[in-house]
Formats: sequence, C-alpha cells, structure tokens
Amino acid sequence: MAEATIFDKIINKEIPADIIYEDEHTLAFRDINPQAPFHVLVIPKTPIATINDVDETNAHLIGQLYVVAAKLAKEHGFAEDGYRVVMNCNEHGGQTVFHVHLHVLAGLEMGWPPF
Ligand code: IU
Repeated sequence: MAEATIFDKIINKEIPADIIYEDEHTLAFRDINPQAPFHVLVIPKTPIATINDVDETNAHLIGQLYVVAAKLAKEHGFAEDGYRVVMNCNEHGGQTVFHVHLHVLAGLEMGWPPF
C-alpha cells in the first residue's frame, strides 16, 4: 500500500481542490501551479505510488486515467489542436507527489524534448 499523500486528502475532500471530474475510480482537478492554460491532474482514487508500482492488478486504473484525459480534452475543446499527457516517475522524472497522476496540459503549442 502506498503511503498517504496530500492527494488522499483531496480525494477525501479534507482539503479543497478545483475538481472538474469524478467517478467511482478516478478524480481530476486543476493543478495548483499550472504550467499551461489548461493543466489538470487525473488520479486514481486507489493510491499507487509510482509507475513502478503498476502491474496486472491495477493497470486498469491507469488505463482509466487516459480515458478521462481524452474525455476532458474533448470536452474542453483541445482534442483537435492537441495536448500533452505526462506521468513523472521518481526523482529524475520530476515526481514530487507519490500518488500516480496524469498531467493533462493544453492550450498552447508545446516543444520537444521536454528538458
Ligand atoms: P509531479 O509530477 O509529482 O511533479 O506533479 C505534482 C503536481 O501536483 C505539481 O504540478 C503540483 O503543482 C501539483 N499539486 C497540486 O495540484 N496540488 C497540491 O496540493 C500539490 C501539488 I502538494
């Protein structure tokens, strides 16, 4: 079991967040430090610390993050122009909150590579 993070408090509504989508397994809320005009984090309600902890038992929860990301991108009008989804892993990947989350970034043309 992953250690509790601030995202558990957001899931449990113990601290406020700008939640834009919720279902049984998934929550999406606006990032408090947005790096794009549209920057949302999509998280599983079940805590999974990092991508390293994804396996056959929880992979469906990760798949669902992409379903929600695509749905939100379409609903907010970014599907055609495009957008980016990013999941950081551990220190070199830039992960700071150890509850997996898909960043959905949109609303500007992005560059590549990302470093
Ligand atoms: P990272 O991939 O672990 O680095 O992303 C963590 C993100 O969580 C980062 O973009 C923060 O701005 C964001 N965040 C948030 O939206 N709300 C919070 O209470 C905290 C972090 I702590």
